[in-house]
Amino acid sequence: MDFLAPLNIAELNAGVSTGTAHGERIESFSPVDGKLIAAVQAADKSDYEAVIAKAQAAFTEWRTWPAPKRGEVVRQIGEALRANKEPLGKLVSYEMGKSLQEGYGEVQEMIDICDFAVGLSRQLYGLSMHSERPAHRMYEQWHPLGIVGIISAFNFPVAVWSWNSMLAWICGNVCIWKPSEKTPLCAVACHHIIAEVLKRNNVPDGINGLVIGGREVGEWLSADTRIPLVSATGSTRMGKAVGAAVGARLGRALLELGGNNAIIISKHADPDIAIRGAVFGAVGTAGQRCTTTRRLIIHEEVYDSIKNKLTTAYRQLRIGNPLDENNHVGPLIDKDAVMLYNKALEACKKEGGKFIVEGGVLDGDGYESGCYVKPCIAEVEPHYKIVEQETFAPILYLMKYNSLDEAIAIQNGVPQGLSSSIMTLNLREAEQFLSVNGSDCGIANVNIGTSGAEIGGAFGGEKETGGGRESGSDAWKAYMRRQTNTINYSTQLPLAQGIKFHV
Ligand code: UN1
Repeated sequence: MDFLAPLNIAELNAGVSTGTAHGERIESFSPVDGKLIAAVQAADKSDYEAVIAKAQAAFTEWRTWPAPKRGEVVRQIGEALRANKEPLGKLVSYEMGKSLQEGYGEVQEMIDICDFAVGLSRQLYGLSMHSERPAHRMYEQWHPLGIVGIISAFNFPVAVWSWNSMLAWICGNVCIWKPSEKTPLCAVACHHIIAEVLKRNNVPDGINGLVIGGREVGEWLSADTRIPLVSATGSTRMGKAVGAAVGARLGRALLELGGNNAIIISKHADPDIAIRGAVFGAVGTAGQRCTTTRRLIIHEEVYDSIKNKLTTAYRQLRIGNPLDENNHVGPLIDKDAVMLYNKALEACKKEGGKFIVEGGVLDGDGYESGCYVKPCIAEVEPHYKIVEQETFAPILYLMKYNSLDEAIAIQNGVPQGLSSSIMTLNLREAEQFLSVNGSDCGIANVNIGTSGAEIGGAFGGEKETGGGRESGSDAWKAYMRRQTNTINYSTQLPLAQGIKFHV
């Protein structure tokens, strides 16, 4: 674990940005080998209050920094992440269990969003309008909100936080991060990397708040009227709780929740692209991305040949230590996840699902953590209850279709609406899929799988996925408040709508 040293991970780490924590001890065990990596002292309510106080004080100064100057700090954060890509990528892989390639990829996503945010810091544009009144000027401008609470999930333990915080910072906000208690060390490592840059630039202490702890920290953030925006990534169950608590105080919630993503494989698909896209989408990150491909909706004429190619591809998958770059699939995050995987397999069988690639938990040499499972494939009917749910594991459901309308109806017929794609070389099919009559998801792709979105687009989805958009495009607007300004430089006071009012 040589990669821990450059990241300043100690045996027992403070779980709050203020330095001393008084909550319980959280031990982080690697799903890779089941070993204890290090521990974190979680925050209690008084630690949380101290972080809030620092954040409030920091905001009054940080919001006055010109946005491009804030961008310059984010540029240096990007440089620090580049310098630490290897150890941080390894820690992500070791603490979370994703393959080393994907661990590096996740850090690359952080670097990319930094670059994006730097450019954006000079582009926080508002519109200007023509006033209906003479010698009046009307325009809009964007101001920061204040404290942004960020709740992130274990599966992208560093990237999702960076999408939120880099944008929030260039907008002039301060952030308080509650990372998943399953991956606290990734958060501690990020905090250390960034703290150095902030210090060097004399950034007010408190813009980078960290509060590690359990569910209660999420509840504090959601109910706290001092936090105008809570951005939460995780399960739909968690998102409903956060959304309700934030909504009850009329705060803003940015929710990025579960997906149940499908690929439609048309008879006009390029089979190689379709198989590669489907397999990476289904087994990448061991099926633990919110964009993971969970369903394949395959045209009946190519169903058997796609099914055979898939089973051949699955036979070649190497499951094992994700730090060994020869392996494709690492472990699930913990034994609870393994239990949910087993439950889903049982439920699927019970409803009539037929497994063409069997699942199961691996044991023996190299699998001592008990978290390694076999990626599996079941033939199902779209109406099965289990098919409507998101199981965070590498279980792929196959369904048959006849007409494109039917395929789109199946694709849209689940409560979630994150990512979707169609594999086709037929222009009419592709365009229909992207049209108003097509996919109802936040992300709709053609000849690309459902996962692995670039940071430049807005990321998020509809329905139970929560409706929020993070990362690229104009997602920054969620982190700011819009102000409409009208200025009268005439010698009169004409009223809008031509109203006459004389006193
Ligand atoms: C998530 O799973 O929470 O599109 C985020 C992707 C990644 C992000 C996934 N860029 O798969």
